[in-house]
Amino acid sequence: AGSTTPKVFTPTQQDYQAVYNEIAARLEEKDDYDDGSYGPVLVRLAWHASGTYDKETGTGGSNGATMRFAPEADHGANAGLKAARDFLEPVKEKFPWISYSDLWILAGVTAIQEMLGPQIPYRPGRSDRDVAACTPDGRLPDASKAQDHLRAIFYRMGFNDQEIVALSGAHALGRCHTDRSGYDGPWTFSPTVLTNDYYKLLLGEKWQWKKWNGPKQYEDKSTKTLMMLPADMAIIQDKKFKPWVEKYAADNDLFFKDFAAVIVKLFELGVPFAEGTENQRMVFKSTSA
Ligand code: DDH
Repeated sequence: AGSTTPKVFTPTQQDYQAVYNEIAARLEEKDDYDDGSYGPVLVRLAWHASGTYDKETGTGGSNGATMRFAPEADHGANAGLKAARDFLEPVKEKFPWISYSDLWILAGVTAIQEMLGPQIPYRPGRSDRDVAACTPDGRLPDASKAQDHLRAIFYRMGFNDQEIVALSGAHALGRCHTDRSGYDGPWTFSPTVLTNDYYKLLLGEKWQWKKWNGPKQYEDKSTKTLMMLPADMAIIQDKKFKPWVEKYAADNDLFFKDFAAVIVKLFELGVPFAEGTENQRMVFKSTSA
């Protein structure tokens, strides 16, 4: 009698593209959320899953999807991200072979591309870990703080000043919610399309403190509909950060190129990939392409 070898399913690029397509279709279909898209909150889920990384201890990062568990899900910075996790649950049910941690990052990639951002090369290989791998609170940036804090947080992940500014351009997308962070409003007039408008508005608008009972934030003087966090304003108040804001405001192609590179780095923090796979990243077809 022959022995039976259990069949191990090895997904191909086509299989990941099918997951991409499913997420893209759900983004299109569920357009009654926020400014018309779950895209921004999916990007924030992928960023908060990754941004817990600590290069000294090798803990945190996008491997593990530990935000599924109460201690990390309840960290103040993660308020509201349940909407993103719940949005992805039917996708996980349809493609049970993908780990939550690979799925959350693939959703970030999909959201960026579908919101007309650059292509983000993707590598699978994350595995889900248990509650013991949850990171302590306080690893993500505090919006009320300035450049010293930003450097402490992002240097801990292994980023430099240029990369900090490039990452911040993600605030072209989405908005603040009073029932999540306490802050209010979008950064740009087109919060569901990735552009370099965040930098252009930072430099081009006059910003003043918003008069309200909420946390200290800025509003644009002319329309009072846009916002900046103290941590956003810090990148034009710092003489090493500001030149990068100017470069990205002037050149959307440069922003897209640097943003794609730094997002790939962010999304791969703390993941024990198999050797040699850094040359085998997948690039997905966007639905608009
Ligand atoms: Fe952010 N972010 N972020 N952010 N972020 C918020 C929303 C979004 C900070 C604070 C906030 C990045 C960096 C920083 C996105 C992506 C990225 C909100 C509002 C706060 C507060 C949350 C809410 O009320 O719902 C701070 C501080 C920093 C920093 O110091 C640098 C980075 C690096 C990214 C990234 O993706 C690379 C996105 C997208 C949103 C919009 C979410 C939504 O629901 O809309």
